[in-house]
Amino acid sequence: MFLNGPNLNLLGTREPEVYGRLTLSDIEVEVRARAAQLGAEVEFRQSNVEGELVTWIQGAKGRFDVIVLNAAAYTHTSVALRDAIAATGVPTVEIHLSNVHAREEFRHVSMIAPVCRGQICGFGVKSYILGLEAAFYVKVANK
Ligand code: CA2
Repeated sequence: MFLNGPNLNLLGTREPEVYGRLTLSDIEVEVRARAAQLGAEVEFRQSNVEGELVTWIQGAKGRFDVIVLNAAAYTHTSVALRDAIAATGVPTVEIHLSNVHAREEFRHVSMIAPVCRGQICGFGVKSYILGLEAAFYVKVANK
């Protein structure tokens, strides 16, 4: 299950120098194309509401093998998302379009990183594809 946090619905409309020109729907199309090659089923969701993301993470147990999460700004602030990831126990891959470590200092901190399997950032839409491949690796190789 791919989860996308706040403002990612604005992709492709502003800040193309940071986030690229693709919309979130364009990214979803690319993810689905790669998922078809891998034979993986994908659910793709976005919310601007922290609690909704928490509810989706809680609901992942028994329904999804892996969560691929671009928590956007909540990455840097949300104890609630971190607790939900830890509580659900579903392996979670943290992804970002931009290289958060090369940006403002407040983006260097991820509240969720310690409870995620790993982090992929800085590759634009390819971060999503690499996130999918990491999820596939976690599931198929049982790693
Ligand atoms: O690089 C990423 O994927 C981020 O998760 C994107 C978040 C940012 O807060 C994180 O630090 C890194 C921001 C998503 C908002 O996207 C926008 C898209 C178009 C215009 C404005 C914001």
